[in-house]
Amino acid sequence: MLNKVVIANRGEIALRILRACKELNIRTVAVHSTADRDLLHVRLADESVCIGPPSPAESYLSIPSIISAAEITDAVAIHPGYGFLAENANFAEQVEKSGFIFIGPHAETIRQMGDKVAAIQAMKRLNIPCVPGSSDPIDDNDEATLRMARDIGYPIIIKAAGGGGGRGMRVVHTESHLLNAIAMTRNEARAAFNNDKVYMEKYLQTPRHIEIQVLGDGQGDAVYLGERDCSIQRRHQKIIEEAPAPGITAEQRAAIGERCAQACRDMKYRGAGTFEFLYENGEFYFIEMNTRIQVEHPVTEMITGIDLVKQQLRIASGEKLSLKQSDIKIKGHAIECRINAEDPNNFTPSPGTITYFHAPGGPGIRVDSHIYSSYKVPPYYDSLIAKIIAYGETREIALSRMRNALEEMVIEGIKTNQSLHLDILRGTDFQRGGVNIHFLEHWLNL
Ligand code: MV4
Repeated sequence: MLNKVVIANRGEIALRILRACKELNIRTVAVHSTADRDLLHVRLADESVCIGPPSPAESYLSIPSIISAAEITDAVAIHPGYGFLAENANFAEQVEKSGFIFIGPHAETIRQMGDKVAAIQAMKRLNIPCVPGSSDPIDDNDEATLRMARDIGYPIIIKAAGGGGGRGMRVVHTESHLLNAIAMTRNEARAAFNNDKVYMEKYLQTPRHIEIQVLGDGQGDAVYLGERDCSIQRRHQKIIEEAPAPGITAEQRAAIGERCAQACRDMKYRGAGTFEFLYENGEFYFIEMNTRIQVEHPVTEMITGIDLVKQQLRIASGEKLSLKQSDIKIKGHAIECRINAEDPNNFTPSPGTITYFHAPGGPGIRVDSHIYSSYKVPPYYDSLIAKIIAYGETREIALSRMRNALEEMVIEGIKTNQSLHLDILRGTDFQRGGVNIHFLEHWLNL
């Protein structure tokens, strides 16, 4: 097993990684900015290194600072968590060139999945169903571009190859707007991603966002761990996730899951990964692959009983997958509510001191959070302060436990979106299950 791991992240995920390391008897190094000296995982880690000022660019995004921290503490591996450098291929490459293990896929895999055109081309070859669209980047042959759009049929969506997660996209409803929309998306993409490659897809109007969790050992073995429904989102920020996805049958799950696992076997995928799909009219359409552990991984852990972060650490140490597909059984239902330090009415961040925190509990309740009474939420980073995860034998039981947990929880001193969650959970549309990606934004406009 790995001897010592640098946790190159902060907040709840840093604490989650620390706990997994401790279970596996791996020594831990916390790296933190000057604004994060009071983080729980910094106190609990075997060692800690201050890597810079509050600004992420000078701390959690500073590749030399993080590699230096690994060098001076004699660590063997670096876990990037999510966000920050987790999907930065140059970081993964420099980590490995410096003689450390990057806990994640090879740099080349990250680079490929970061280029959305390259990712889609790879997935098509690997038998993953994709959205009807241009298999190649859009070129300067306007006649051919117009013809392609007409063949796909309007509405069309133009996406930047360097984008992803909702950045650099534009919907086009009629042919007269197509070429201008491409030019605009191209210009924005050049400025934002230093990459003006754009592509087009059929725009799906009312899809759900369903993603498949996989684990690969980098040696040609891989499994899938079912799906998560992440359709409850606002401006591409997920708010509630659940597993399994309401209404998806065991046959559908096995069919799409096995295709994802086989794709991972074929590409010798290493680590945890997520295939993101749009789901509409009973069909799955691949859009992107995430090469990191995701915020919402706990709902998969709850319904499979598998600790995904421990699996990441085992895979990084060179072990073969201990899991066979037949070992993975989906049992019960789990739902996660992301608690953000923000005003529930206008979604503006609400940093400051948490004067009092009371965590919910009871059967089936899990709280992934780094906060405590007197903790000061800094203004420099993501506003996620806690994830409440409710598990139950059925979706109804999980939802009931989640409502009770949200009613029990007390967070004083800052504003949070706790009340928004209760409003969503008490609504009949959400209770019925299977709402599409536009549900929350429509419901908020009522
Ligand atoms: C789409 C789409 C409809 N049709 N692609 C947004 C995030 C990025 N991962 C892809 N996104 C979308 N791609 C086609 N062909 C609608 C979205 C989309 C979306 C997707 C998932 C979750 C939330 C979303 C919110 C708005 C738009």
